[in-house]
Amino acid sequence: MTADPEAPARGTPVGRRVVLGVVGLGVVGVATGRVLSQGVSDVVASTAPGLASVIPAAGGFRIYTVTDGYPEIAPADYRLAVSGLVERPLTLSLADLAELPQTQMTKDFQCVTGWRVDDVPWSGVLLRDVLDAAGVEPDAGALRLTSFDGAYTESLTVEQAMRDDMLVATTMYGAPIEVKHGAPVRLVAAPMYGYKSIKWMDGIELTREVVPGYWEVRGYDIDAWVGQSNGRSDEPVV
Ligand SMILES: Nc1nc2c(c(=O)[nH]1)N[C@H]1C(S)=C(S)[C@@H](COP(=O)(O)O)O[C@H]1N2
Ligand SMILES: [Mo]
Repeated sequence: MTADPEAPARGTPVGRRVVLGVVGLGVVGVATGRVLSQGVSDVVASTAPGLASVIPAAGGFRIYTVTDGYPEIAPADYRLAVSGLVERPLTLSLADLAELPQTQMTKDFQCVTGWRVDDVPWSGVLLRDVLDAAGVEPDAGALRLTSFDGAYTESLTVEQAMRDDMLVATTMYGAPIEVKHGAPVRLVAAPMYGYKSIKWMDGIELTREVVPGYWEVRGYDIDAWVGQSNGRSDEPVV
């Protein structure tokens, strides 16, 4: 079997259940060994953005990591690099981010598995404002986002990144973002499923074209609009 949903399995249509199942098979053994209780509402699961079955239903956020744990960095050591097709490559400290215009937004947060947290207050800097500070070159079409967990990546088109609901977040519920939620800086891609909201974000590289992210190369939609992507039905993709 292959985890590539684009690869036809000898003429058989590849349905979403098949795709999710394949993704799941690769991680179930790991995930079951690593579901740690984190209080009433949080569950640690190193698993697919799908796979609700291995995650106990509970209110609130489920905590995801694709590595062995959570990376931690001293706030003073944190840097966000903005590189690639920009006029002015930037290396932003938390103090630098604090000097950019601050934006607050309260948005529902929804994982592609179906769990959802309503009305989460975030604040930080609009992704657009970070990009404007660096100056996006005309031939840049996409963003490649990296995490200092060393494994997770994400992508957005420049057009998506310029929306007014894409936030480089530094606070959540009025407090600095906790380590498990991506401290000190995570993306909040509010109109999209949670897997676009990369935690522990340390890099924004402007590229010509979209470079599919961690879950996208494992079968999830690149354009992850809530309600319009990957869905939860088992209809064939093709
Ligand atoms: N670095 C990193 N970012 C990540 C993930 C991850 O495993 N690693 N999981 C994604 C998924 S699938 C979701 S639903 C959200 C969950 O955010 P939370 O862990 O703060 O609840 O984080 C997203 N960002
Ligand atoms: Mo997710």
